[in-house]
Amino acid sequence: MFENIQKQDKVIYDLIMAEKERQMDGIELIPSENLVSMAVLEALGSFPTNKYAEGYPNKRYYGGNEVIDKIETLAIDRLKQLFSAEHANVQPNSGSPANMAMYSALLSPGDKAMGLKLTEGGHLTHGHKVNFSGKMYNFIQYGVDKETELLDYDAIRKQVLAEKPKLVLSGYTAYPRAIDFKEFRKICDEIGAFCVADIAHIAGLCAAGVHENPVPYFDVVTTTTHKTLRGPRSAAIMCKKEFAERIDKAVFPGLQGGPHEHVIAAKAVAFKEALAPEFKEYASQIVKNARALAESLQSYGYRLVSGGTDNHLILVDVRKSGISGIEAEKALEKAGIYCNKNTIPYETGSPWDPSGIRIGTPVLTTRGMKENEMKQVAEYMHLALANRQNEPKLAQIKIKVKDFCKDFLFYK
Ligand code: DSN
Repeated sequence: MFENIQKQDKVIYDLIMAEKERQMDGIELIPSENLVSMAVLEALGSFPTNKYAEGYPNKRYYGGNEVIDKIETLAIDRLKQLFSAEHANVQPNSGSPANMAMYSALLSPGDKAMGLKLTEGGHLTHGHKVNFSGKMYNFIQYGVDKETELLDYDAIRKQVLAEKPKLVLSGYTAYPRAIDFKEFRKICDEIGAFCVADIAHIAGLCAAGVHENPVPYFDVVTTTTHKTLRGPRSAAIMCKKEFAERIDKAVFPGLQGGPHEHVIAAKAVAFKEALAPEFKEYASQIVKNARALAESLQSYGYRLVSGGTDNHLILVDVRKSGISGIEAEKALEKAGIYCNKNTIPYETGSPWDPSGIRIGTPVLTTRGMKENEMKQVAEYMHLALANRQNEPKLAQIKIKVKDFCKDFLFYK
């Protein structure tokens, strides 16, 4: 597949192959990452990248889009089928622009909206003050309960009734528990607010029925396509028919220009994979693996935010074990184990050096690992954290990790 780059640009070829090796040699625990199939990779590196197709199927601003229209229509139809959506837009290039388009379709600058705080599991685009969302709109932030570290729907309801936002956003980036989307719908209906979700993290679980799918009864739902959904790095928006025109106009011409049709082709391939019965098994194994990993880490004495997980991700409060988030991320990296430092609810550190690490099981599950392997992963993590200042020991663990990963090669 890569013969031409190899001949023409050895430097980049070597770097691409080094990255593939890093992915295969290590334990990838970043919960927002996954490994795409070779079919998705092939579609990504294919001919539709050459085409301008501003507009939508059968309504383009460029000629020659007969084939592209078929590709994009297939992607749309498959996505609608996957989530029982009334309408789908597959053009957003990434999660942040998808959220930007969603807000601009529903809100005017200065309008009041509500989203979860970044430090408690929300995303920058959910109203953080350094992000366009917090600058352009009047975002009120809700949080999780201090004791349980769970969403408190009564408290959220009270805040919504008091603040009367025009839009309430649910769906998060670092929340390890199931979300009661039906409760959000009820709360929004009490004040007539737009009920929207960003399901970027849990999309694969929602598609497979392993987590409640809000798409059929929410107004608008955004998602990325590369996390649990296991597609190319990209995004999509789904909505009820009544919002279709507003959403489409917000994406193009409102925000983006020529759609990345090669990525849309890759999304179509991934959506077909997600419609297959095996994907349900995959998604349910992600959750079983996350639970097994959580239990093993607890058996080593680590405190987990909210006491466990219902989905694909786990937040470990490493500060409770006397380690800072940054220190934990670095030590694990030296042992070939990849995660990201993350804030935890009621954070006492900073986003740059927070109290937690965020881990998850989508990649390891794609590689074929099951509950037993999660015990081994927890052991390696514990060994690395316990020896975080011992460079030679971390290097030894890295060799063991590589050996362990050899039985689960995904890209040969
Ligand atoms: N950066 C993504 C994540 O890691 O969750 C969200 O945008």
